[in-house]
Amino acid sequence: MMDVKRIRIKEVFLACLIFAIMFVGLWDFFAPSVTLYEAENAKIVGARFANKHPGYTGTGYVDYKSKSDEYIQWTVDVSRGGPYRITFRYALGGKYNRPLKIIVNGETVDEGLAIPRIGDWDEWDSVDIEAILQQGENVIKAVSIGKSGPNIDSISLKYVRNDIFGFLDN
Ligand SMILES: [Ca+2]
Repeated sequence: MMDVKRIRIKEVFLACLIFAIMFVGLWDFFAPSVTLYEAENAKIVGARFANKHPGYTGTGYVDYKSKSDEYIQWTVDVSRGGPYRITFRYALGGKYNRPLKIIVNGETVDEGLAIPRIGDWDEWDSVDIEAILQQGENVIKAVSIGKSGPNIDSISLKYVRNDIFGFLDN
């Protein structure tokens, strides 16, 4: 009797374990997670760390100073290759839009990603771009191209599905 009971407990435990592993796998499949990378933790060339205006996440944001050739460069790691939505969180209180050139793994994804002005440096908004990322390490670069840049708080990455399950991502 004892042996039968012990086997049943073992079977139930194994079944629960298999179910848990399947559930985690399915959850990841149906609702891919969003990974956030702070701008202030990225490689910053020319632009400066700042924290004067509230509303950021992490410890601050990055402020572009010159009109051109300054950049923020993130090295990100993804467990699966494919199309990703890259969301740039920014503030732009200036009078004009300030597009940025976006380069992923050395390839230009957008010559001038539109970053519309908000009109207030304390308000934050976001713009998206889609790019193909490879499994493992990827380098994402946002370069100023003549109009300086917004204050960039962070980027976030989300795997994009183009199949019938895509609606679950929205
Ligand atoms: Ca930040």
